[in-house]
Amino acid sequence: MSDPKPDPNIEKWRTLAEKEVRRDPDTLVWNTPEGIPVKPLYTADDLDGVNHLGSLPGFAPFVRGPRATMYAGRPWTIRQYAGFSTAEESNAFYRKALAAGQQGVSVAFDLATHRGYDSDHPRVVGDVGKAGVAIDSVEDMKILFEGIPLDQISVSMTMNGAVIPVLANFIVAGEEQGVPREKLSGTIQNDILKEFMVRNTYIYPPEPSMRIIADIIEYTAKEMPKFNSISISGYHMQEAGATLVQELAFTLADGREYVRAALKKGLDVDEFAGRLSFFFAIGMNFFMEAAKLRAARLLWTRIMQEFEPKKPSSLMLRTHCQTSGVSLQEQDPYNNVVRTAYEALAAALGGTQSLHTNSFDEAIALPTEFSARIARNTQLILQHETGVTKVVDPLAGSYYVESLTNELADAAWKLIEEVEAMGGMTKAVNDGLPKRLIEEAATRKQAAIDRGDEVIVGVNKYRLETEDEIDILDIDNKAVREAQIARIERTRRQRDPKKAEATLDRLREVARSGQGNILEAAVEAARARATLGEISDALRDAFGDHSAVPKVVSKVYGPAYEGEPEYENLVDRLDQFSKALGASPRIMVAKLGQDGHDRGAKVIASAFGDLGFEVIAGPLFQTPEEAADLAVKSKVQVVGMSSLAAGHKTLAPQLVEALKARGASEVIVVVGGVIPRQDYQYLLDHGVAAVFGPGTNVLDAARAVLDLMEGKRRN
Ligand code: 2CP
Repeated sequence: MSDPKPDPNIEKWRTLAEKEVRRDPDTLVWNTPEGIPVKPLYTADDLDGVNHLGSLPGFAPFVRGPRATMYAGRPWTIRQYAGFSTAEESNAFYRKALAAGQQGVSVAFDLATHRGYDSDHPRVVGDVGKAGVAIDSVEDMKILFEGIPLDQISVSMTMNGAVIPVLANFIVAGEEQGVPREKLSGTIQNDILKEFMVRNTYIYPPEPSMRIIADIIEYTAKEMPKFNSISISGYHMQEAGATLVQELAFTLADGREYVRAALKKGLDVDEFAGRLSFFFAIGMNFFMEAAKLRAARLLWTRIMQEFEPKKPSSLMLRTHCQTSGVSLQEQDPYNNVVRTAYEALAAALGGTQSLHTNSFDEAIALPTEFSARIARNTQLILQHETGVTKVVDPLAGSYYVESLTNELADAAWKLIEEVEAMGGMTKAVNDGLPKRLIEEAATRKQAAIDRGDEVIVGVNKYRLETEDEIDILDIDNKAVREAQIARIERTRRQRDPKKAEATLDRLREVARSGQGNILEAAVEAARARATLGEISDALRDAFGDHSAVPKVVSKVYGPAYEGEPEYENLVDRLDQFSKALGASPRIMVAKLGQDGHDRGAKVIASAFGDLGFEVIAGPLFQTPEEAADLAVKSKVQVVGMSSLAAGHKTLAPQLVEALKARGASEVIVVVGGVIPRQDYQYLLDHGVAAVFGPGTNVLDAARAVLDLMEGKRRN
């Protein structure tokens, strides 16, 4: 007996579908945030006019992967991003992880290091050793890699602001470990444009920052052939709320800008293009994420062809991926293991070269040894047990995935062209376009979650009655800071001060004059034991500091709620309160310390503004005293402190004290962000009026703030 003959008559399918769901099957179309309508059925017809089909892996345009054999020849690198506390503790963590199956190292630096401050700087009291490891000089860097052979293990360093001293320290640490720089393999993030857009660990203004990048590309191209000079990152855009089309477009447009900056230095495109690398987020939209990586490779080849390289590898996009941090939830946190596993599979099906899988507790705190093990094993199981590594690009030929690859590429290309019409990404960033589009998308997403249109299991649906506390890792930041300060002092005592000073003078001169290579000069300074803060300051002398004016989008959250009684009631209540007060209630949204993660703060500021609050958006990187000054000057009733980098236990009590010292103890302080439940009571005991942890519905937060203000007026 033979099988029935296929009958591809789509009209017949529509009739049957309509009968099944009792409505027009077009109503089943899923309108994604990307503006790509996803249909319930794809057929061969959807591939009409799709030009990228039929290519092979290892060949341009690399849709099917940059290598001919992909994971069948060599699986992706399991590269877990980690670092905390001191160099000693982080080193011990890396060594254990490598022994347990991890294949590459990826260093997370603390925020003081990111922003070019030594651990003894007064602005970073709450940041040292918290969200990463503190590195002040070569001495720390040597300890960080003790017993890790830098000619065999590749090292990724996530560093952008203080990229010069960190890379210089790494080069000298390698040298003193007996590994010359030409043998060092790894990657430096070195992607400043997205810092100005979303991540905010910049130091200098855009123009000199672009020079720093070009100098690093030049130096590594000539001196470090195995080192990837940049990791052009979309990850943080998606974390900040970007759609996948925005992530794709802005990342590739950034890449094009860096290529142009390097060409301007007089480099030949083939000298450096093969060592540009990328970094994307992998969120929960499973097939679209896999398609995104395929589309990214297609578009990068298209972009690079303009520069007429001779080597095929210059057209090739290689990428690291990380599962999505924002997709992790504080509520019912073991669900995060499942989320991460699906995301990891999407990354593998998309053809990533290297992958970090988040630990399930990362929505709350730094990973523990237990959660880090599960995260690592998520990848080991994928590589060893599922068989996904055996076949190259197994999604190829799928009507849906190929069509999606094409649609994503088209939509992203349109946005890339828009950026190009503005004069490129530096101009677009200066103009604020990408930041605004991403913030609007983030606010829209928050409204969709708060309304329950977007379901998050255990958060806005199927929520547990009671949540169990999980063990978390807490860093004694005071002890780390003291240990770091002792080592900086020892380093300064033991060095030749004249030599250190002379190398810093030379660095300042190279930076000011525009002659010579900044990284080359910084390597000399690092060798002479100039500290990270001193090297950063020498460049600050030449370039100045960048400070951004906070802008908040409006009329995105509110309109998403138009006509909903819950929203309208709250607006009415606020209106009545404003009348009684004689003015709109004033709230200042504050970011303290070196924590630049401002998506939450921006979304809150935007939504509260739509509700009827007068919102003062505080600048980034304030000290508690500076924030208190601004709060007093702005005559606010409430300060909402947003904390995502674990500094809350130090900084929130300091803010309360600073307000008191200014005679403003009536100002209500609330804290929101990544705050572990274990810390709530501590904050409440130290003068904080309410704590809003991850996953808080914005309307609930606004209602609570209004309750507090009303309570205060009654008393
Ligand atoms: C690869 N190779 C192969 C094959 N595949 N050889 C034979 N057959 C194959 N099938 C070779 C490659 O040519 C290469 O050698 C070597 O194996 C390593 O492979 P790779 O694909 O280059 O992998 P990698 O060394 O792990 O490098 C991957 C990346 C690199 C993406 C290019 O830039 C990287 O590791 N990036 C990581 C970035 C990162 O971890 N970032 C952390 C973000 P050759 O090199 O000799 O050619 S932290 C995020 C947080 C959130 C933050 O930013 O704040």
